[in-house]
Amino acid sequence: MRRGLFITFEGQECAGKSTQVQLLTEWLESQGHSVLCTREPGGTALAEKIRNLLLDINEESICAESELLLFAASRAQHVRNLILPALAEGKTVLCDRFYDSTTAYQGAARGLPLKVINVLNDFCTADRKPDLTFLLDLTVQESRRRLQIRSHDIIDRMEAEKDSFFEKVRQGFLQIARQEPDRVKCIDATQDIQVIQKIIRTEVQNALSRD
Ligand code: T5A
Repeated sequence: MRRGLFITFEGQECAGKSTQVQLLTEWLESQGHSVLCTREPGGTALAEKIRNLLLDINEESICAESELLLFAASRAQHVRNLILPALAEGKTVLCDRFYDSTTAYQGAARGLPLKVINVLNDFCTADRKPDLTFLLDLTVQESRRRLQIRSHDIIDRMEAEKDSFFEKVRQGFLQIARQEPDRVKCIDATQDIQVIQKIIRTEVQNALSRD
């Protein structure tokens, strides 16, 4: 059986990742593809429990090292119990955030050593890199503006960080896109939703025809 394509979506808060994942899922399914749509942190029952630990605002602050290891634990569970089996079945896997988020948030923004993060990223994923990654690039100001529009949502622990933190996150993502231009496609996320989706579909179509 043909192995499935593994596609990840990255970017700032409210960059439009979930919106684009949903639209791409509908399109791929209409083309007859079997799709697994998932997210990080989370994706399996245990990984979703870890997600709650990470995003809930607790009385005890989580130190940066524990935060990194919790994201890593969630990912190891998710990759081995959900993503790798789905790819082995020939499914196309669409994942809302993956290890580039760790590099950007825990590496570039929290300042944890990239040497440690790279080792953990490889360890948690059994070295299975995404085939294609879409970085939806948004300024911190626009990300905040969209978060405020969605103000019915309770702000989570990560969203409560300062703008300077998110500027480092953005620069971290842009750095990854510069380092891996073949895998990471950077898209201006201020464009119209359908325009972005068209760019994504073209890239996915190309990747599927190469596969
Ligand atoms: N994290 C995660 C780490 O620190 N390390 C890690 O290793 C990992 C995996 C996850 C948090 O954890 C951190 C990163 C995060 O802080 P989350 O709840 O998954 O938290 O947060 P997000 O991924 O940021 O999810 P959001 O739902 O906030 O953002 P999306 O999915 O990017 O955005 P979406 O599609 O829900 O859209 C948001 C709003 O914008 C509008 C939508 O209608 C919606 O209102 N929108 C647009 N508006 C104008 N133009 C467009 N093109 C638009 N696209 C969407």
